[in-house]
Amino acid sequence: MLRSKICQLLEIEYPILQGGMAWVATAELAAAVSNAGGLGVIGAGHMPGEALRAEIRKTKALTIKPFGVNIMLMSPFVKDVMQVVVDERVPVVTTGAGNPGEFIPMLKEIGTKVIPVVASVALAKRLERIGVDAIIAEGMESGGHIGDVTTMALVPQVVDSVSIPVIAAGGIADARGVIAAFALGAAGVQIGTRFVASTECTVHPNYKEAVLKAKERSTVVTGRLTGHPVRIITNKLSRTFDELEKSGADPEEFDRIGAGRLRAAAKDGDMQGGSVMVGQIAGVVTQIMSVKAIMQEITGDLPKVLKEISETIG
Ligand code: TUI
Repeated sequence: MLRSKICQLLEIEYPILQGGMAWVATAELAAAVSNAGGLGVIGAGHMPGEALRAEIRKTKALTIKPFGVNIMLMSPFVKDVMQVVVDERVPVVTTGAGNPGEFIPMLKEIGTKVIPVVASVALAKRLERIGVDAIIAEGMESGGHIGDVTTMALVPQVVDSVSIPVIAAGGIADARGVIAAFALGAAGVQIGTRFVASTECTVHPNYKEAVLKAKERSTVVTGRLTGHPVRIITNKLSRTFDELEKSGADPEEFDRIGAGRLRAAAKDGDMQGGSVMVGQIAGVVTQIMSVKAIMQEITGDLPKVLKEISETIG
């Protein structure tokens, strides 16, 4: 059994959300996760509004279950994509890479559930006051754009600071991670990297292979100087960023070199020049499985993990 207030709030079977990964989390992956009883999430990333509308409609054709859209707040199209999720009556919006405060009233007005990703206690408290439905506390183990606090330290401190449900993210890929998150007080989990290595994920096969090959130290955080730290797999691009950082290059130079690199990895499979965003938990992901099998494995392993714990504690 894996039920929490997140299940009632989002009308889903398991309190497992799929990370809204830009260029990676398309309609096919989102629909598969929703059909398997979790909450599938389309990653809007840098999509223009009409591209997102097409992705939402594709998702609606593939599932009758609730699903979400992740809106990346640094996108130049953020206003358009917010309007599209309102027009399309998307049931759940998660946000990332910023403060979604100004958009919350328009989403709440139509009953969309709003669940921002935060990397700090301060933003979690501020957003609770504005009326968000839950919070995703994402640790720096995650792939992509991150904060600077680990999941282990962030989740209990956010849990202690707000009354709304908290969903843990960063470093979770199996039943052990889910139970650890619940031990920290979370009412749900968000899983990204594990779902990249699924049959339904439409990312380039090289990207999935990179997840399978990655170990706990295969990633590095780039772009700390720009104020937008991003965890990616160590490769030619990460070494270029590293050299730029050492030579004290202008932050604009990072942006220029970084532009389009996630697309190159996710669509073209460029594992050297591309930005291969993967979490530190990738080392436990060793095979490509269907989304349904991943969900069954995670939920099915919970009693075993709990039993092992109760033999030591209790
Ligand atoms: O957003 C993510 N992960 C992402 S977004 C992304 S696309 C991108 N590509 C290149 C450069 C930058 C982004 C790839 N991965 N995760 C959620 C997340 N949000 N992590 C950290 C945060 C965050 C950080 C600061 C949320 C709020 C925040 O607050 C700033 C403020 O205004 O208080």
